[in-house]
Amino acid sequence: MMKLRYGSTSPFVRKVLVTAIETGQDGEIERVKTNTADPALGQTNPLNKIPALTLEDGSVLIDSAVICEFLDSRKGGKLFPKDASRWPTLSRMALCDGALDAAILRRYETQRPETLRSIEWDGKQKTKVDQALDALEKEAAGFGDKIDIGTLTVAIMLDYLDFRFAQEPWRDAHPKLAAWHKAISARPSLKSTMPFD
Ligand SMILES: N[C@@H](CCC(=O)N[C@@H](CS)C(=O)NCC(=O)O)C(=O)O
Repeated sequence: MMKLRYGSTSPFVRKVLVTAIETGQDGEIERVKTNTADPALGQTNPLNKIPALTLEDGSVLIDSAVICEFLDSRKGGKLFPKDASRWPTLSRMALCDGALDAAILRRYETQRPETLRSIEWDGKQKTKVDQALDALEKEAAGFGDKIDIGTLTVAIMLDYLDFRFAQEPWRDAHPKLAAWHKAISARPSLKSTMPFD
């Protein structure tokens, strides 16, 4: 059985779970609840981050993009296209991964003592998320019912914003994205993996 270093709040872990469900491998992965503050995580992932996937031979894969492509490749490559759509798909995933990095850094900043927090730095990260949302709004009409690692990561990123930044609503300024998000949210892989504290 493969072992996934897991946390129920992590959007990057969720990418892996959604990929596992979409490709029919959820039953082959044991979820190991992991606190990223535990220094022992460094023995599995020197970056002390989740997700990390330990394979049956004991080797470890890190980073959600790598783990998702690994899982997808075991089942013939459903979510990572091999044709020309590969590059825009990967770029869309990278955009959302980057927006998530920025959103997570903002979240970590709120957990530091108030005197150490930087409003300027927070604003810089927020700009990245806002710009990503604006770029996705322009693309959303073309998403249709396309299911690949790009569109799934868009949904996961939007759910993370709802989860951690509900006080900063994004739907009104991004109506096409909001309508698309509502439709894709019915997908079982997304419904069954919603983040929770
Ligand atoms: N690029 C990584 C990012 C993973 C990541 O940032 N995970 C967060 C949890 S959502 C984490 O482990 N943070 C702990 C830390 O940064 O020390 C991926 O795609 O897997």
